[in-house]
Amino acid sequence: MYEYTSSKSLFERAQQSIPGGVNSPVRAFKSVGGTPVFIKKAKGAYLYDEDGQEYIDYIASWGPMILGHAYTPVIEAIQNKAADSTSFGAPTVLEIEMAELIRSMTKNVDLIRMVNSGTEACMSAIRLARGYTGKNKFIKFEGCYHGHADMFLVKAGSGVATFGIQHVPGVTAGIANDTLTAPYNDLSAVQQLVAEHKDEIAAIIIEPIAGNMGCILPEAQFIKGLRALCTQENILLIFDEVMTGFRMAAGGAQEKLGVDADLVTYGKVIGAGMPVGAFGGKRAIMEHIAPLGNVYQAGTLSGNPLAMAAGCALLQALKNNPQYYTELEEKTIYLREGLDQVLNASGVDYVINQMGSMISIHFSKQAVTDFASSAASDIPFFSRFFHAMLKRGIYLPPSAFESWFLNNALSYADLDKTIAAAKESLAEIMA
Ligand code: HOZ
Repeated sequence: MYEYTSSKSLFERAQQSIPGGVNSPVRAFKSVGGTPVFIKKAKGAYLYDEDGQEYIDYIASWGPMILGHAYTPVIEAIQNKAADSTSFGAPTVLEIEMAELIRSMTKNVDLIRMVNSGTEACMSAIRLARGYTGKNKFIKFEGCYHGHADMFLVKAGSGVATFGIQHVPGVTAGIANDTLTAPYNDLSAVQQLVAEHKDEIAAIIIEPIAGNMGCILPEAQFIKGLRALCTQENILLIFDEVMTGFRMAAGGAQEKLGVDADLVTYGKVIGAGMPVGAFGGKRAIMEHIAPLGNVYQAGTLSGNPLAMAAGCALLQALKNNPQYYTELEEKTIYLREGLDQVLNASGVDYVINQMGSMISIHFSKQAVTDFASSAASDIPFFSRFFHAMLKRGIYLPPSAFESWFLNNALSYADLDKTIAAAKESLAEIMA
């Protein structure tokens, strides 16, 4: 029996000086129970904990490790750049290279501004949408998570859903009033909100393929309907591509779904896992950002040289090797089919949602298409499955409300091991 001895004592120690022992709530394992595993290092598809246990990683740092951990060109780029200092607070060539690279890979991004996280990217995009349209309200979807800025913590997914937090103390009613919410995949609910708040809505922000209530896919008529509605009503459509950007395709979810956004936000993928984010869009909109316009947005660490060097190395590799996307999708379909077989044979109720290299299992009888159906799944069963997989060396997200992310360093032997572990785990739980 694996005891997690070092992780347990580190968690004890961490709780003395860090709230809940962690710096981001989901990783505390609170909803699945047990002790969070403290990670020492990672290489390729594998994580290694402080006790020396190896895991096949299905989190990929929540998305950005598309080509696996410690990818050599990324590590070399960081090492080379670090010797030139870690921050200047002044412009660098690398920032131009990053902007040009993103523009060359993605549609509808004429101008792009670097920030430091996905949260910053989304809150800045909303400020810009308000400044550009002169309207105050915006629509988000129940179970979508756009970072922890006040206005997004209304019916949010990820940790807010994981911990069942209904109202976040500290978010004022005034701020929450400008956030309107609709169920994911429900176009008529959005149409109704738009009609009720005629000429008040600046933006609709969406995870175009949702990953913060497990993986949930957009129905074609829903996502295309949002585009048409936004165009018709002078509302900006913001795609939060923090998880899907450069992962679903070189052009992200916009390319995968064939739907154009007005503004796009990115997160850690732009820095190959370094702390960074970005928001970009059409020139006429982005020109409202300071110093061109009066919509103020700034940051000393924005465009940080180490983050830019790392991100350029990853994005360049993805741009030069379009086959990586096919390989990743083929691996994810192989995993889905293998899991489908063992889940089906076990007799448990389940739904697997998958698109590109994002996938998740909900233990549910009914289709999972929105937050309500995700929340209605058997969460205690997921927790048992999570722990049964963990002790077999498979590291899944420690929440039923998170997507799994594959990386291209995974081998078919790793996928077979994962499917075999799922078979054993289900047998153990259902015995
Ligand atoms: N909210 C993140 C995933 N959707 C989790 C981040 C973390 O705990 O590191």
